[in-house]
Amino acid sequence: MSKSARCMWMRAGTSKGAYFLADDLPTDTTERDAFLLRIMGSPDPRQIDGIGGADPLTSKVAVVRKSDREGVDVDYLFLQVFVDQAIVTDAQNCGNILAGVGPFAIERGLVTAAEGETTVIIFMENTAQIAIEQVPTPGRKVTYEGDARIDGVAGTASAIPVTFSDTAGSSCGALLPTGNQFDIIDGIAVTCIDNGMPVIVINAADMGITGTESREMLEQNELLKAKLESIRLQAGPMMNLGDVTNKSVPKMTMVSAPTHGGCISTRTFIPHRCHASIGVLGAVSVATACILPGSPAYTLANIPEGSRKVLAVEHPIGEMTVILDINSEGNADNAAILRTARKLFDGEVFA
Ligand code: NQM
Repeated sequence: MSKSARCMWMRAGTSKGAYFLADDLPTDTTERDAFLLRIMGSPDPRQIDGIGGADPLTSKVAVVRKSDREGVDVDYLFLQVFVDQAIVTDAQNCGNILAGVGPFAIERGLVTAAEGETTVIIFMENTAQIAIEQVPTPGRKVTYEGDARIDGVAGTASAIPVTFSDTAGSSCGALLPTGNQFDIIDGIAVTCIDNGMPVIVINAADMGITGTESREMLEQNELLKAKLESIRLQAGPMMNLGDVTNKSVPKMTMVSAPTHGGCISTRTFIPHRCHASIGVLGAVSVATACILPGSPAYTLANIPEGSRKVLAVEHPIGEMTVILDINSEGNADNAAILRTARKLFDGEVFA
């Protein structure tokens, strides 16, 4: 097994992860995964012997390479390193870790910085889709300092707007992989949707919660977790994801009416721990469910008029604003979000 590799540790959006150039990791995936488990300290709920933060949100990896694709700068592969199981999976994408890919690509010399701001076009290998990032580069250098604020991160940082144009059916092959705006599973109406992230959207009241509970309270609710897992395991094959027992998708989002003037309130399991906030592409999928008349989210959501919809998706510690452009058929064409990122450490990590 490799003993060490060059690695940048970054906070990206509301997650943290290890960023590698593809060439700095073993090419054999079994060897690569063994190396990543070891550096993160998995499997161990405390990840005490590694750099992981004992939370799925801080046990993440980005593998980045210069792209051979026409019009694309870099290819990004996301890997989720499970905390308490020896699993490394590429079965999901991550829009938070994505936020650090543009800055990392510039820092490593894969993309030449322009004066002021640099556009980085990223091919997301997990879902074969494109994201476009604007990275602030005054004096042709990445700056992490700025006045943008995102909920879930203390203080401010430079703004990294991210846009997606082709996220429908990212992992499931269709926006509505079951062919329906809602399905009944275990007697409960659920929307199975994939606009960048496979998500099951459920009315919180149908799960016996208000939808405004804290992350800690929900994580202690064993009955709720069992009900969510039962629905998830049945929905996996219906969503073309196969057996999802050992997969981190689909995510489970329970929705309720907004309480802070936003579009919808959410509590999301990813899928076994409750998210401290909500994932980026997860929020895009939930916002998209809000505009589907058959979804349990539709009647709870507060949707503004107009074809450009600015939708604040409320979560346990604030909100994430998703901007959806709706076409003449009523479907979301483009999605945009704002993230920030920060380089925390650059060096060599040891297995
Ligand atoms: O949905 C956590 C995160 C994510 C995913 C998860 C994400 C996304 O917050 O795009 O960002 O849902 O596992 O990093």
